[in-house]
Amino acid sequence: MSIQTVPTQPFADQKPGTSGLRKKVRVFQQPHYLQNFVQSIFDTLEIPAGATLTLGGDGRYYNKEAIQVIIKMAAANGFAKVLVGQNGILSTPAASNIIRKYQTFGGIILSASHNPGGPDDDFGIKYNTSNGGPAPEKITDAIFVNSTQIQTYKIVDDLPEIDLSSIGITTLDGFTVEVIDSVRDYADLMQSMFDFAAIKRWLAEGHSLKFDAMHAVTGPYAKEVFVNRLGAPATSLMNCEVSENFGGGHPDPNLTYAEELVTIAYGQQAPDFSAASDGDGDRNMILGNRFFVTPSDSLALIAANAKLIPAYADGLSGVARSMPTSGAVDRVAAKLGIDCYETPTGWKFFGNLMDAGKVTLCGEESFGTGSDHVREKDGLWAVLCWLNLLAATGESVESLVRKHWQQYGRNVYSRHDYEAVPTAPAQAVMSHVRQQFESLPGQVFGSYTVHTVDDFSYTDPIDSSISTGQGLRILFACGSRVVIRLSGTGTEGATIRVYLEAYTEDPVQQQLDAQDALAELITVSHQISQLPVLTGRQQPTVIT
Ligand code: VG1
Ligand code: CO
Repeated sequence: MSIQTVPTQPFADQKPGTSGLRKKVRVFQQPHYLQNFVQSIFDTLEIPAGATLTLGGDGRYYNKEAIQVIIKMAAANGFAKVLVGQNGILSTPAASNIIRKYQTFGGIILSASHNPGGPDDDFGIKYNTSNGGPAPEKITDAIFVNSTQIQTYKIVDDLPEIDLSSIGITTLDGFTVEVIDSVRDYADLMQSMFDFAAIKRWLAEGHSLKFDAMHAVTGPYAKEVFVNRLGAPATSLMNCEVSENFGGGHPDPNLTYAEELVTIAYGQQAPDFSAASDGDGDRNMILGNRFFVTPSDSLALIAANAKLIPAYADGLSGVARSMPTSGAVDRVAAKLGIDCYETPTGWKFFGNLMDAGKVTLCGEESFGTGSDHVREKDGLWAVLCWLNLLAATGESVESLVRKHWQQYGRNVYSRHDYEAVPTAPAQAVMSHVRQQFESLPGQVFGSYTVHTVDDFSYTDPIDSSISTGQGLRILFACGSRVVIRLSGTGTEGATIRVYLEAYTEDPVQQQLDAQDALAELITVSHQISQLPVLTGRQQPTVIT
């Protein structure tokens, strides 16, 4: 095994975003581009002798090629072993589990999550540390600095291609590659956490389930968990064959992109429960019979009923949500007498809290929910939480949610995304709001009075690191709020996200459609941000 040191030059655009580095496939295919970034990751780490790297991805186009390159670079950079999922597949939560279960030094996950895949679409790469979670900002910042200074990378070019299709071990000069079952460890973990017997009974009683893997990574996991282990009929699954371009769609489980499932869930013979997950399996969408559960409500409801799930029978140590996520879970935490933390957007901010035992459950409004069983959000875990709650209570999805609102009030919530906006007008919207920080408080817009306006910043309670510029918040006197931020995962222009939230205890208001209930707040947000004028966009691309 001979190590080559290859001269290279820095690329200026390798700054990781909310969740790793995401670019068009063609950007990654430029000579040295992938290698530079991987070397920048390795240069950030102090790799001890005997270290193992976990490696896998969501199966999108370029996954297999990238895996072969990374194996060769891991060999050259001092790793003793690489654990790689069969066919290069590991869902993001499964990768997190592998890192933790086998105590590997860290992991590289190849995914652009919910972004489309294929030669003209997106690819992504991120590093997870030994706790199984996404590298914190101090590491991603250091990776970026390295990427701007890199002059060489190391690779074992003559290492033979690894056959990823069959489980087994290849060893060369003390360097080992082990191709592992992508699914089994994860399915075992799920089975250890949930009441599979109760869910089986619920299904056997004639309740119906529909799960849409959106042609993405959870297909094989869903087959093993829902069909093989829980006995659901194979017809419960749709789009469960992993495809390199996700069947040409956006593997993004929301009301717009999961239209096929939504049509079924709102159709004549709607299943009792429908769910979907995203490209890399860390997101979830939950639907009842003609009923959509917002991710913020889902988090709150799982928290409120956690004791019905075996893994959480002893209760929760605390909960956390990202800043734009609705305050529904805060109300549950207050009732339970546990702490609730508010973090910036991105799962990497939950890791310290979970490692310190401060929180058990975490969630984001962006269809991400999870717990300390791994250090990533976990789509199938969220689906199993719901199935467990349905089985334990015998209630329907809709009645569980409506009862929750009766008890806690409803945080009416919606997110409006304006995708692929040119960067300049997107920045102009942000600046326009920033310029009004001083003047807005006290101003009245219809029935809303502005209370405070700020740019969210966060001091990590565990390591005191500070993250600034995490989203503009317009907080109203009545408790309603508008949050505006730019996406850190898009690969085309800018995506403006506008998050809208109002709280109501009025049972009549609670029944309204969110867009109707939030109509005035939406108008007020346009008045303040001037978004339609500055961007020329009259309607959002996606409403969730
Ligand atoms: C989005 C979501 C954020 C999530 C991130 C990664 O980020 O808003 O909540 O953590 O995607 O999710 P942004 O910066 O585009 O708003 V995933 O499933 O893409 O790993
Ligand atoms: Co994802």
